Amino acid sequence: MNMNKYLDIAPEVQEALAAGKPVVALESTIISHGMPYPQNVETALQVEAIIRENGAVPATIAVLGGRLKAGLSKEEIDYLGKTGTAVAKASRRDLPVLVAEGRDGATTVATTMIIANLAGIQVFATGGVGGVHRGAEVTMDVSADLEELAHTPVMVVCAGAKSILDLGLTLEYLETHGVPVIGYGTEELPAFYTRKSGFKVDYRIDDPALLAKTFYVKQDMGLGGGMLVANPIPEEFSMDADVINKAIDEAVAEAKTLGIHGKDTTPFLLAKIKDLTGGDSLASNIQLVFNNARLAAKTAAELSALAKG
Ligand code: PSU
Ligand code: MN
Repeated sequence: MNMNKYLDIAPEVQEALAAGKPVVALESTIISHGMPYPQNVETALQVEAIIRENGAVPATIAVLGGRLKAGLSKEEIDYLGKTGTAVAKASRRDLPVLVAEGRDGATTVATTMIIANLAGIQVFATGGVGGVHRGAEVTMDVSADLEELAHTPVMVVCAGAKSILDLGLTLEYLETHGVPVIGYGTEELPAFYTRKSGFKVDYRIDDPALLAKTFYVKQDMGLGGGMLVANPIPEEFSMDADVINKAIDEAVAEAKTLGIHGKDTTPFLLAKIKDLTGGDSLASNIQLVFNNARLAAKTAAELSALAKG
């Protein structure tokens, strides 16, 4: 196996890693498929700035011209944002095809974890993770993100999961695969746009240093695999639960009627929810990503300090 020969690490990221400085990985499907242009590009650049302000180096991840990239230029981020859903959404199964054909791909949580791990990056900030979809007992639609969390040693900081998913089944899956689900400052799994979901997380941790230590110990014990940190959206940006749940129910029903399936399901639902709720959901989405970037940068700094001993 020689996956590193397919990997390009940006010089700034490489230098930080070599010096043991904190680095935070960022995904690119959120840019191409998760938000409209130009807010997607503005948000991606702002997230990088927030990570720097909090003492870490950002590494936005994508596949460009068949190369696995850890760290993108402004121009590359702009390209992904402008091209939008015309860029292939790249999960684990898509990587060999895109690399063999020299194509571009926007990385999901799963592929961002794979490339971050290859590069030696342990902390990753995003908005929402994929999970077990509603109706999965019939469709078997379970995101490859969950399988990656089971096996790949990267900490993913998210705002919980949207209730386009079956949150209860998603938690069951993660439990089976030994993935700790940690609420940051909460006992409850946040539901992305809202701080509450009605589901409990496994553990509550209130301190980035303890998040870092937990992840460090997991790897040090040889358990491997990922860890999911669920960071609730700040109160002032959270949405009305009834409004957002109505939009989600409508989007899920329409996807079913139209027979949307496979990799199109999540992008379809995200776009539909955004249409139904106007700019409100987008504004919340942007703020929760900023909030996760801050926590990830602080946690990455704690992890670097621990690794240095
Ligand atoms: N959920 C969101 N926003 C997103 C995604 C999911 O709230 O942008 C994206 C992420 O890139 C995630 C991917 O990894 O969708 C999951 O897609 P799928 O369900 O097809 O595995
Ligand atoms: Mn799926």
